[in-house]
Amino acid sequence: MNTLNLFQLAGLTALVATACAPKEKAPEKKMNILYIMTDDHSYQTISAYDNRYIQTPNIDRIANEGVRFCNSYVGNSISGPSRAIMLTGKFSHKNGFRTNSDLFDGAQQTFPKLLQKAGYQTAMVGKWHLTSLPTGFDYWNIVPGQGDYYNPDFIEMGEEKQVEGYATNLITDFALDWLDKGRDKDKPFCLLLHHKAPHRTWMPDTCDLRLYDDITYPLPETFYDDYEGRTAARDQKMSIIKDMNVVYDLKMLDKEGKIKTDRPDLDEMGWAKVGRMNAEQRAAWDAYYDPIIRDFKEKKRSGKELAEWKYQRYMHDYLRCIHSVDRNIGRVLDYLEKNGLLENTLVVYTSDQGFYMGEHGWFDKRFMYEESFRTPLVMRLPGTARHGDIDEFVQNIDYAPTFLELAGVEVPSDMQGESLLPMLKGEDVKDWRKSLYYHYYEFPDEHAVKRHYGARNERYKIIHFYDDIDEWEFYDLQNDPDELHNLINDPAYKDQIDSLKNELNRLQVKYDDLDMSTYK
Ligand code: SGN
Ligand code: CA
Repeated sequence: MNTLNLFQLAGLTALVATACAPKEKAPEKKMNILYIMTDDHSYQTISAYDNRYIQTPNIDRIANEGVRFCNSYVGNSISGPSRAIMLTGKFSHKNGFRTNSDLFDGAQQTFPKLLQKAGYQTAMVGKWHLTSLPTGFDYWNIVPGQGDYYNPDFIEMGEEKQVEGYATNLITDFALDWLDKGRDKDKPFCLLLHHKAPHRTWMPDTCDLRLYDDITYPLPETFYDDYEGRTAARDQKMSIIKDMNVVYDLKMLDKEGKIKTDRPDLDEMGWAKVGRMNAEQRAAWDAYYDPIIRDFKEKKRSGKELAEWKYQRYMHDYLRCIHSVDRNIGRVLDYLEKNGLLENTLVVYTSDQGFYMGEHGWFDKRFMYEESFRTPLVMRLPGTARHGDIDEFVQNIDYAPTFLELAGVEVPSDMQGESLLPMLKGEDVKDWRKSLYYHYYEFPDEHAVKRHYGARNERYKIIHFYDDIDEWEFYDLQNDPDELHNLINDPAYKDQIDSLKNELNRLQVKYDDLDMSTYK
């Protein structure tokens, strides 16, 4: 029989209705926002930026199908402050969160709150690290403080519980659960997915423990830097040779009790981290590490041999954590693709700051030198003409204005960043900033990096270390990209130094950061 069934009939009626209806403009569907941020992921270890160490096909996919920012920087290279800048679009002296020990005022204006008001569903999953609890989110599920790699605690909407599993997988699971079942699908979403990895102490997932075992990583050229002419660089405590702890950082947890360091507090914390594991995780961990611990005891390495052994161990563990991050980003991209969300979602991948992979002999971050001042940033905005590299100077103050403009929300005039949307759309960006401002405050504290502020332009960088010292540094990045030669007293550079000092002053006036006495 050739009769129409109910569905066909409904379809036909809808078709007729559409054809006869007066031509009303359909409300424009708002773009979703997925902001993925890792903790301490260096651009050196993303293959879209640098091929020397690791392949990261899923992060690269975002760049290949979108854009890669080649000059992306933070305003204060440390976790909490970087996150506060990202949320508020303001430098630390304006949002009040200057060091990891500060308390974030959650009553202040943030972009998630403004998106929420504009009808977005907002969520925050993973490392938050702002001491107060999240505000401005319909759903949040965070790790307390730094979080743990194994069987971490989570605080889900105020309720704390321990969850079995590996942090990078769990954070991804919770984010995907919210996308799939937690949100109101009639509304656009903004999801902040913040990984704990690859933060110290770089503990890989058990399935990745043997990855890259056969690889020896090249030592950075500046590994044995002597810090000549740079007092703050000399006085730091983030040296692989001196400060990286073999028990805590490099997991030489000797069951016979023969390996002890001069930091019993750290040794104990190292034991506590493996103490969180269940029997299966611990068995896999020990099966990998026990032979390495035996070898470490037998060889009794010292001097350069020990330094380079430490570097290799550090790199292996760090890169294994990155591999797991990349695999989990693949899961997220797959989910978006399978659910038709890739075509209406801005996907961002970045880190809270850069990180040292042994350059200057260091791990950690904090300094205004390139490896930690810069941060990776790739974005995939569907339907835009712009692909490839963006070379303009961008900074994490720009993220909030970008997301607001994308959502059609007016950018508040007190935000200090600029929207990157015109750039992402391939529009001409005239009068874009030609210089960057930076200010770091966490001293005295772990790693002993002195307080400093500074500016960089296309070619030069000026830094003023202050508080317990008063020293200036000046670098010609074209001739000295590794920032080994402080030219502040070189008469040949007098004009360039004067000019960048003036520019620094202009930036401090523009951003209203002239009074260094306001923070104690
Ligand atoms: C912890 C780390 C430090 C690290 C800070 C800040 N020590 O204190 O090595 O510099 O975090 O990192 S640890 O023993 O706890 O691992 S940040 O990325 O959170 O700012
Ligand atoms: Ca960090």
